[in-house]
Amino acid sequence: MPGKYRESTVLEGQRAKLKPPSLFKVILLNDDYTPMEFVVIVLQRFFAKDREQATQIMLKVHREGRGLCGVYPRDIAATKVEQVLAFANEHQHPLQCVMEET
Ligand code: NFA
Repeated sequence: MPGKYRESTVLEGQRAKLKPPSLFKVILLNDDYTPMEFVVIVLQRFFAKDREQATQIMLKVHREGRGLCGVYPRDIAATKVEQVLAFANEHQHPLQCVMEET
């Protein structure tokens, strides 16, 4: 029947408790061995950067020690970190990637 579930007490009660999800920065760390080209590929493949954006981020990491790849909800950020570390390990590069709450 129409209107049966309108303004249900349970849904109204939970709506007020929902808070926006925490966001996490995914950050790449510099090292002396990972090739610059590999880092550019990582940024394109896992962070949807174009080649120009990827190159700028890679150079920032190279010069300053760390750089922001993107900001995501917890589970997505954790998956990005896992994917980068697995890809780097497969290619035997020591590239490190971490997440930090914003
Ligand atoms: N510092 C690395 C090199 O000179 C390049 C690099 C950039 C590594 C960004 C990791 C992150 N080959």
